[in-house]
Amino acid sequence: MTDDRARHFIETSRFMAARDFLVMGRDTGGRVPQRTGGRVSQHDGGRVSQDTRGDTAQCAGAAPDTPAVVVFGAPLDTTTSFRSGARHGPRAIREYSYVLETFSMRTGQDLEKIPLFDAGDVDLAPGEVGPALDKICDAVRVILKKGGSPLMLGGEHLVTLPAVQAVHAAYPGLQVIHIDAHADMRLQYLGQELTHAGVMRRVSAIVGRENVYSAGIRSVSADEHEYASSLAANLSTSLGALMDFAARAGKRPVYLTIDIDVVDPAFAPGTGAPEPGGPSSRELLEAVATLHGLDIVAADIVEVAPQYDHAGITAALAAKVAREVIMMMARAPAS
Ligand SMILES: [Mn+2]
Repeated sequence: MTDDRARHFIETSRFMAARDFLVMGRDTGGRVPQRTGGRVSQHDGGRVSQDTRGDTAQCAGAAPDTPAVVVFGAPLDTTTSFRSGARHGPRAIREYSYVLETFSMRTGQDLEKIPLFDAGDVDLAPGEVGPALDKICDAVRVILKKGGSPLMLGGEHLVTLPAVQAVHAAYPGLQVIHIDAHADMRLQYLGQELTHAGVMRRVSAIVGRENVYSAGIRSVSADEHEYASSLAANLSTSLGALMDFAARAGKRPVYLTIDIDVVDPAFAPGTGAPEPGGPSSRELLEAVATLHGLDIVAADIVEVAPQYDHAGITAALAAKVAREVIMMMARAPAS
């Protein structure tokens, strides 16, 4: 968790120090760290000290009964198979978020009126992927326990796995809507099971593969194709399928994961595995808008790698999509 970069997602006086919200560790025994009068809880011999006088229900100035959308970064960049750099995604998305108006003409909502909290980035130690995934899982679990709705900025796509683990634990009927150029359903990639190329296969194992809907897919391996073919009703090359997926998800809780490489590289070159032949920025925004009314309890936007970007167009698109998704998460589900 860091620093002033977190302030960049939206100019708001409602920003709170990241560590106030997400002081965590595997050693907390599942307890949710408490705020201590607005300041950081203290680490004590590796344990997080608790102060039950703190008011955990208050997020970003929201009324206690109003759940906030909590933005955080998960800068994992460990299993990227082609060109790395997604660790810089959260920073770039926040930076280019500056250029956008807070009011959305699509939704008629204003971000300034939405309970919103930017918790900064999860500190991920370099090296083994397992501990990093555990930290991300913990971060999401803490956000949910505090009544927040997490919006995670990747990072490579593998970050979706620990996030879904945490969200599924809280919402057993979870549906996953997956927007991506790649199926990401490899059983293994070069002998490894935990990679960004197999993340949706792992996610399917958690929530049940009938509960994963993939749209925009235009790249699979031969092995994946066989598996993906068995999911025909749940996998489409078109973003137009999202309307059908939304209808099938109904009122059940939804996790939305968006890999920015679903968009054609002409519109989103700043990503690790560009796949030609995709939709435009506008088509993605319009497709995402068809998900309005769903009960989106958590979401992510992944695989922005700014060093391959030109003029920030990929980061600006990711920031725009993030803002639209935040508004959808903040809107009460259709009743
Ligand atoms: Mn992808």
